[in-house]
Amino acid sequence: MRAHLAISCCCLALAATLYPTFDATAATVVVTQKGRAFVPSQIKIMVGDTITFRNDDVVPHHVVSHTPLFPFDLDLEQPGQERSQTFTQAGQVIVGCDLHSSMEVVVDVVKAAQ
Ligand SMILES: [Cu+2]
Repeated sequence: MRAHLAISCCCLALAATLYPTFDATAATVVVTQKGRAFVPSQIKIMVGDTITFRNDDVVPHHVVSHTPLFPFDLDLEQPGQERSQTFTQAGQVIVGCDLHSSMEVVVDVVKAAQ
């Protein structure tokens, strides 16, 4: 019985290690910028969640939202840097890069289940 319990705990710890917080419902998710594109290019998060925009590219980027519902400007981001934005408004926010007009990530911000 005790051995069984220990094995169960071990499995849970292993699962937590193998599957880190890559769930779109997690409090903080990472969107990278690579090859002059956001990866992923579409993401669904909950109100109050934060997206960390990480520049994994070889050129600077300037993450910005011109969506009237939720505008923001994260300033110039050099390769290797990251900036975070918490989304406090439900709805769809189009996030782009002021330096590269083809870059876009669609963020669907949903309210938490009641
Ligand atoms: Cu850019």
